[in-house]
Amino acid sequence: MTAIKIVHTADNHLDPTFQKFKGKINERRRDFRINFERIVKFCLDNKVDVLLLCGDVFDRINPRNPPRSSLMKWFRDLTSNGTKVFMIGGNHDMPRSVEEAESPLLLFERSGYARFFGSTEEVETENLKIGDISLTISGLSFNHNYSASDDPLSNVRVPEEGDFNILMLHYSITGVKQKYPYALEPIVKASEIPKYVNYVAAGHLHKQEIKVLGKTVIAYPGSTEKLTFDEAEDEKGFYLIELEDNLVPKQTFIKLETRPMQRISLEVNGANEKDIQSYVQNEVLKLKNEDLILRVDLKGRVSFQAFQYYNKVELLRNLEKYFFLLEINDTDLTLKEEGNEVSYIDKTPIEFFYEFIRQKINEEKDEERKKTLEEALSYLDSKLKEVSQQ
Ligand SMILES: [Mn+2]
Repeated sequence: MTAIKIVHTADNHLDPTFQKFKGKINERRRDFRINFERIVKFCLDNKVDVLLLCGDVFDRINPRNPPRSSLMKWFRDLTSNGTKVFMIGGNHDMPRSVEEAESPLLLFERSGYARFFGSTEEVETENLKIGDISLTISGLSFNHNYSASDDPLSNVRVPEEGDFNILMLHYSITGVKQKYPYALEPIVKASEIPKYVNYVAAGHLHKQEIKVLGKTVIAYPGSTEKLTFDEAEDEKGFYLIELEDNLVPKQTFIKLETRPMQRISLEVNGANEKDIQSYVQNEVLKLKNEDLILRVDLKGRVSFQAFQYYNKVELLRNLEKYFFLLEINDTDLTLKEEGNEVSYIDKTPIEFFYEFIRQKINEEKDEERKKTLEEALSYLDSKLKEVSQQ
């Protein structure tokens, strides 16, 4: 009897480039590294046969040398322990331009310690035989040149060779819940996934999701540390897939500890606006924790009189030292204008921007110009998302 063990992870974002952590950036980078190391250790301790890394192993195209050499060491340890490593590139670790030249993952392919399916247009494949089971592992890397209307799978052939066929992808897939439904980026149509694919090892969505379509399991393990406040409540981890002779995969989500992250919302109103400073200060101090990354969203409409005493810089100065990182977002704290309620206050400039461009796209009759506008929006959208992760 055979039991193949496969570990599936994605979006590890090693060597992240956050601006906001300043003096603590190395500690924050360590959080990402530790969780990756835990996965490596899990593979070593459990004699895992195959490790699948489904894109965004690195947070950037040009990781520093220490994380590169750590990864090389881990891959070498895994290889000598009998674990085969397979990777595809994600939107963070695939080049966008000629200038960016090549993915940092290529180095590992050349070292011989890992397979990197670096093509963005053709599926690359490797066949393995483990015990009595033949395993076909295929992968396609993320393509920055595709626009929202392109389906990355529409012109590719996915081989059907093994008893169990795995396809590695780093894209959103229709029918799987997404965080940014407005994102204008290529999406794989679930209907383009061949029925003989048993397991789609996906990356890109940072929240864990599983969807079963006929005999195909589509799985996103999610990121292995929290990158944005949108992920504050997520549970992080990776999948262990155990495959026996009956070829029915048994899938387990293995949880990973992460640095605590929290987002709270404080409502400023008539009752507390007279002393905004101490109200916010008291509420925030209730959460005092030197390990915590905290974001405070201040909301409400305050009188001009009360607004004068609000001082964000002072709040940060008094409170910052009690947290790993404290952020105060006061864009929804607005001035009450008696008898002159203005509705546009409810929208952020970015929301205005999206609305404006979408309207232009809808109005545009010329197909060519429409496509150009869509591409521009898609490009700006990806840039904005990158910035919001920093
Ligand atoms: Mn990612």
